[in-house]
Amino acid sequence: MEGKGFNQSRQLEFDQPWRKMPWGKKDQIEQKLRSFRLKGSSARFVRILVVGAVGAGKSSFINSVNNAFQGRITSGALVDGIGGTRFTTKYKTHYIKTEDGSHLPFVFNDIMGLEDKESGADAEDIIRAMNGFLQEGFNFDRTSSMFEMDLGYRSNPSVEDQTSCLVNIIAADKIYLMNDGVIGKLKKIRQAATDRGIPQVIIMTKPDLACPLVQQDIRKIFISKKIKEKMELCSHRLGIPMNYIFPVKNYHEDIDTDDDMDLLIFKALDQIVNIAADFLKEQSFNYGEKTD
Ligand SMILES: Nc1nc2c(ncn2[C@@H]2O[C@H](COP(=O)(O)OP(=O)(O)O)[C@@H](O)[C@H]2O)c(=O)[nH]1
Ligand SMILES: [Mg+2]
Repeated sequence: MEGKGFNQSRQLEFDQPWRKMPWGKKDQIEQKLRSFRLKGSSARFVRILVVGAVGAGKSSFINSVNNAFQGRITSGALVDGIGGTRFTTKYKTHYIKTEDGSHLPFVFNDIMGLEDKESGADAEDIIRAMNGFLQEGFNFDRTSSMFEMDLGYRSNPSVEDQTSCLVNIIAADKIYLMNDGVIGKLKKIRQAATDRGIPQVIIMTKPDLACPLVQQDIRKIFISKKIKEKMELCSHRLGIPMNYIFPVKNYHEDIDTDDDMDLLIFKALDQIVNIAADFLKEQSFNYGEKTD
């Protein structure tokens, strides 16, 4: 019997991890992120726009990043506990506070889920958000009685108002189930980002629900065949290369933070922040801004 279990687990695993992770070295990468400073741009921070289907884990991801930095469970981006519809309907910027009362030089925008054609955030609104035209508090919910066409638009966005990295959030257990409406919206948004040269990544959430190995031990994430397969599927469906896809397990039922979960989050964020900074530098260069 023991032999059978062994064979089964061999089938689920590669012999060697196919992506290297410095497990046990969370502090180093956290320190690197904490000392990150933007250079060569007039922007004071990078703006990360998080998009994806309802329930994909957008708000959880933003909370998880904050948890990892605070070393405790927080709930700034308000996760939808009932797993239902569009909990987040307003355009909101999330900051990560530091001990000295300031915040880190990267901020997140959480938006309403995309759903399909009829409901959910409109691709056009998200493209406006990306280009910096939405003001804080803009309401994506068109069925809301609060909605007015002229509410919440900005006419002259600064570099800081514009997205410097687009983050597509995809749940590992729902890739096959993502409907064409959502995929269509993601592609439209992605095209608009590509046209402007905005870098894009995928954060693949819920790896624990897609692979029993990972559910037991998160360090198996880059040994798991299932996870690689899911990431390849994400890559294929959205047309984003594998090295821009990061699996992350979000905090959802935990009461304490975990170094291995934090490491995956920090590694993903490190890439995001650096490609966003490169984009901003490029922008400044193109517009002849003074660089230092
Ligand atoms: N098991 C598991 N559940 C998650 C993960 N990320 C998010 N969730 C759960 O998925 C549900 C939807 O998450 P939420 O962040 O509200 O999704 P949003 O609509 O994209 O903002 C919540 O019940 C979360 O607790 C994850 O990595 N693993
Ligand atoms: Mg949400």
